[in-house]
Amino acid sequence: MALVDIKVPDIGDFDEVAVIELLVKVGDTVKAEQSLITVESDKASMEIPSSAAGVVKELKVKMGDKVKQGSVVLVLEAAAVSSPPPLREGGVGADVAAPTSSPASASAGVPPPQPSPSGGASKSGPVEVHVPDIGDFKDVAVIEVMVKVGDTIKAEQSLITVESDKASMEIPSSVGGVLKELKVKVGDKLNIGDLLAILEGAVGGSPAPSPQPSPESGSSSSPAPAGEGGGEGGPAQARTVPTSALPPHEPGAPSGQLPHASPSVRKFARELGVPLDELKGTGPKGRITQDDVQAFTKAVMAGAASTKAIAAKAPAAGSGGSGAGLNLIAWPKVDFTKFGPVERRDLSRIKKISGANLHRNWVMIPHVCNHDDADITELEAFRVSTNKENEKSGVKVTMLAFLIKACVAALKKFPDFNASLDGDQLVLKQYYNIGFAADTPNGLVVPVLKDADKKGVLQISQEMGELAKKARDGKLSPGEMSGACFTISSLGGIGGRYFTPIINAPEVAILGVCKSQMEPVWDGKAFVPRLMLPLSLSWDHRVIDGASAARFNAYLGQILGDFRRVLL
Ligand code: CAO
Repeated sequence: MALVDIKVPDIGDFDEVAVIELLVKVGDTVKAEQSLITVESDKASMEIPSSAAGVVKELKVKMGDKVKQGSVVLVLEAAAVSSPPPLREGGVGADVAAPTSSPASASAGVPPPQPSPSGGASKSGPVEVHVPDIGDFKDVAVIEVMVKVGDTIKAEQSLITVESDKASMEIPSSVGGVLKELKVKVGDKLNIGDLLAILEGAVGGSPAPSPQPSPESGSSSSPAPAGEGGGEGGPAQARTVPTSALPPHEPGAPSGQLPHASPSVRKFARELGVPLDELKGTGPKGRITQDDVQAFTKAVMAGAASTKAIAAKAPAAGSGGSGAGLNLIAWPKVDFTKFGPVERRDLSRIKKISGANLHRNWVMIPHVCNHDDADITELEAFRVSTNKENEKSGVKVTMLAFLIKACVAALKKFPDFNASLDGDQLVLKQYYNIGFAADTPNGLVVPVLKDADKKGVLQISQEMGELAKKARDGKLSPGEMSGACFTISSLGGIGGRYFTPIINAPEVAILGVCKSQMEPVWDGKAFVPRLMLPLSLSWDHRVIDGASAARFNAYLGQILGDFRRVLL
């Protein structure tokens, strides 16, 4: 199989355009016509497709590089070269947009230019604005209409954005004036010469040509820069549409910038229903990337972000609907390889899911955390002796099982902790299901021990062991991970003193437990060695106030200090 250089084809008047996206990587198998990179001028962006199918052997460009016609994009081990349209400089050329259209055929139907009688048009009657020579772009879809009837339009102002599957571009008005009639709408398919709009009192620029098809004409209908007309062998006029700089206007976002994204990203966003004007791009010059669209979608799905449409309908936080709508600055993009070698690894599925949930909970719940210590000297002695007695049963009583039982008692005494927010209401639960964070090779999961109030410590220990094993083996069912009222996160087997656990919404509190250790405790007469268990209680300040939290923790400490209190 031959190694072929895939080059930037004739991209019209796009000269020295920046590479803003790499759509493939070494080792990828690409199809003929598959987009390889996106390039962008200050007027438009377009994707450069491969003229051949094969495997990418070497990438010859990187982000930010400037390329022009003939620049080598990559080296491909070609499976088969699909009718490679040779570049004029020779070699295997990667054609752009529609490789089969010749410039001559592209300009078929182009209305001939009608220069203004006075060199700069000045008309007061209605003037038709047509789609100018857009080269080999055929049946391109209108994806944005940037003006409305009654608007005063300047010559060169963009009227609409059209998009093929390879590129998007703005179509400007060739004249200035007041927009009397718009002849297109989003979704319409356009070709050269199609009537776009009727302007009145038109001044300036070259008046729009009348839509007279002129197959022979190779010249542009539009204000294409002189010398760049589309004659035989000349550059395709599609790329010479003299759009003005991106106009800061679109109907849906009157005050914002037009979303800055490549055609494939726009298409991707449309498929997912993501409103691009509500995204902040993290790409070069604020460009919205596919990652941005994906991240936004994930955030909306996780409830951590919201579109304007969702936010408009959103119920109060706590009722399970709304997102936070945070207007944060973009995540820093750092090229870590500048500082040293790195390895990239995908996040596990669990990490992706739990990460989104943790993030939402962290930003949406006003967390406060209380730290306290419980004296578990006697309890630990009891646990050890119980385990000795029960050695043959195979069930090991854990400190966590006692903690679950103690938490149930505290939840009963402080029902606000056994609750969830639902809009302006508090849902007080009359059941006691306790979740416990389990560390697994794939990440954090939270199995739920159901009806803990109805179970003894031995049964809790046994069920916990089973659930923890299932968690590590990745075999927990959704039912075994849902329905918790309160969660315990125990790092006791590992170490540490205190931490600030994140509340597992829609619960309103979580207990973090660290490693117990012997400490000198003043008993009123002397320091005595006691086994102290550090407790960290995070609570939702919308539901719980500081005094209740301190009482909850103190009560928990009392129970753990003397478990007989559970019976009271
Ligand atoms: N203080 C001192 N020792 C403790 C202790 C504590 N608070 N809690 C447990 N230990 C001891 C146990 O007694 C056991 O010792 P032995 O082996 O000598 O009997 C050892 O630590 C290991 O206990 P364990 O962790 O296996 O058992 P557990 O019941 O305490 O915890 C489970 C089970 C599933 C909660 C735990 O394995 C786990 O995954 N913990 C991590 C939870 C986590 O990641 N939380 C962070 C969430 S926020 O990111």
